[in-house]
Amino acid sequence: MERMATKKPPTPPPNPVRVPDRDEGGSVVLERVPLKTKPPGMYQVVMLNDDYTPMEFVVVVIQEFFGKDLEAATAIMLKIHLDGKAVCGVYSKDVAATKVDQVLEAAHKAGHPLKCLSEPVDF
Ligand code: TYC
Repeated sequence: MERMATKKPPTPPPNPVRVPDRDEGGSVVLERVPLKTKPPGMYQVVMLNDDYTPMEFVVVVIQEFFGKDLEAATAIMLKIHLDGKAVCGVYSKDVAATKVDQVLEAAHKAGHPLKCLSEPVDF
């Protein structure tokens, strides 16, 4: 087959090359680049003591909304009663906020002043 007279395609511009930094001894120095994204922080749901909410109600709430068995829920309730507060669970921000809403709604409906809140872990 006869070759056609074709022009060579223009050479593409060279890729930008990052010339590595070197120290005085000529060794390549790598630059530490900070991660741009942080993993989302976790939130703990803290339940607070009061003088009026029955212990049995708190135990049921902890079992129902925080997935604890009777023994674990009773231990958490007693810690709240004795220390003034305790962590019921640790969740993503949205889930923790939902747990707080569920507890406050259940307490309000039952006429108890039980309070809880969510806060970042290591607050
Ligand atoms: N202190 C309450 C009582 O003696 C019991 C209680 C425990 C209330 C935990 C709230 O988050 C709480 N009846």
